[in-house]
Amino acid sequence: MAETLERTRAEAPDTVAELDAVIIGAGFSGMHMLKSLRDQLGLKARVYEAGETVGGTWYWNRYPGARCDSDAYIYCFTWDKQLLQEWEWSERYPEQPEILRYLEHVAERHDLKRDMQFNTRVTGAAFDEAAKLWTVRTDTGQEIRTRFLVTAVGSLSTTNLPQFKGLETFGGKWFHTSSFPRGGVDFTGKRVAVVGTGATAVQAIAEISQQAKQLTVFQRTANYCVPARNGKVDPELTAARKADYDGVIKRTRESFFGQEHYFIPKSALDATPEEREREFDRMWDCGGFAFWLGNYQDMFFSQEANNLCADYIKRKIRRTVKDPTVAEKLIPKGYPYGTKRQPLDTNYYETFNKENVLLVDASTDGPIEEITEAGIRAGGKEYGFDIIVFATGFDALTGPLKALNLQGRGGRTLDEEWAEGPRTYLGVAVAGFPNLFTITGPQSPSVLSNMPVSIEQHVEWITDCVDHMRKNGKALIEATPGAQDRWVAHVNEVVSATLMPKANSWYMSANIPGKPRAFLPYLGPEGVGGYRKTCDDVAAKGYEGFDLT
Ligand code: NA7
Repeated sequence: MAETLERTRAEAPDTVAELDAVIIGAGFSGMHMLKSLRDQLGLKARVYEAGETVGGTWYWNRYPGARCDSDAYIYCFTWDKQLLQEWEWSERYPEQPEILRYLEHVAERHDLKRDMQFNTRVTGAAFDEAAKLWTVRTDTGQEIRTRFLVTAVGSLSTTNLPQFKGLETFGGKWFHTSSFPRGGVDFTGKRVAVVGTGATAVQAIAEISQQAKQLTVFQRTANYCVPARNGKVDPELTAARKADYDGVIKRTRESFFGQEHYFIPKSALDATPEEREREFDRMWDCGGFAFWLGNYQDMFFSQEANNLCADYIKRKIRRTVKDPTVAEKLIPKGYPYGTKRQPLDTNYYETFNKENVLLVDASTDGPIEEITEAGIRAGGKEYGFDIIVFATGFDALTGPLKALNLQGRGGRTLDEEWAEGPRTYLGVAVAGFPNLFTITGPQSPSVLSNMPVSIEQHVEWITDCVDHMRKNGKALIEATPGAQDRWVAHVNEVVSATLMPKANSWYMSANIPGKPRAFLPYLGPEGVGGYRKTCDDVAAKGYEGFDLT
């Protein structure tokens, strides 16, 4: 692990004394933000990135089976129209190396790296009230003064490594999926444990089981998985999409989840059993997020409707998994379908039919008690391993921002401001933190959207805002506490009408011990499209809810 985290630090260039904008992170968001502020507005902007190249999520998450869960034709930048036509994705959900290649290509094509500094982690930033500037500090010992500070740190970039007793005594090797060694890990002939059964583990388990001598999966909560149906995309479909990219872009921007999935405008309870089964089969066969994001419109609201969807998946699990005891362990219990992040599966349930795969379920076999020198002790039994893979997720949304050690007015920190959960205005600004913009921050659609769609929306909005300030001679923009209070109340009110709070999900902050229970993204009544309108209205009304000085 230490090895994988070790970074070869390029020699730090001379300290840049003053910039118009510092952008933290060189993933999709940071790349687009730099392009916009530098090439559209002509600002002196610079990206600081802990990794050694662009990519963000797609740089760090190199575990076996890592691939995109959105269809590739909408999981890309839309501002380079020519590239939309030129780029050919090899399959419906490209693997991590292919997405990274795409991002490298964009960086080169738009000469982005010239204004990016890699192998550099931002360790803190403080707002200087007198100078009206941010002072940003890095682990390369630099101090940068900047007018604007934009966080492009991703929503799922702070690793959650649970504090298992005895981890330091383990005699084998262990890795977290979020920082796998480059070049991969050879599992051949090895006894391997995977801890976790979230979206990441569901991708990794099927892959690792093909190499490992013995794979043991430690499950705390069974998940509802639906088939990805990955594969080559029909060239005619690709051509049709390319011919109508403007239409694709418009539809995803106006959609509920940044995808071309639409709810069935009907209650699941109003459909006949035959009609429901036909619709469920259709979505199941379509694969991907169709079953999750294009289901009956009351699936997220009515427990009764939700049960019908959940039962369909449970039937599929029982049909696929041959050993009925294992199948029962894999049946989700105690929370509604769709309220945890939907994992997309390629042979996930089938994997548990393999001779070399064992499922250890916390409820029936006993939870993990400790890591030992030889392996893992769970439910009083010790299992021996050569390699442990932790697929235990992230301190989502607030984690990456808190890790930046930002200090706003009066030296206030996000730890203090967010002691009871995130408090933002529109998920893009925080009262008391002037000229700070948080791309896909907490309380914006972010992880409930197809990320590139929501990233582009924020980048465009921030760019317009900075442009507006320059044209109107404004030095500072800051969310008012009143507007922020109203937004926080709105975010919480909207989600309380759904089934989402019923799950112990990372959406609800429930995966990190001690993290205050709060819904982290924004599930607006009109989704991603409605949220865009709200943000545009705020701008049209002269940045209503912000103080501009
Ligand atoms: P997730 O979805 O947070 O999954 C983490 C898994 O690890 C999940 O099954 C957890 O069980 C399990 N977990 C977490 N902590 C523990 C402890 N202490 N003991 C046992 N098991 C534990 O992370 P992923 O990386 O799979 O997915 C994150 C996102 O990345 C994904 O949604 C995509 O957007 C990309 P739990 O369900 O909490 O009981």
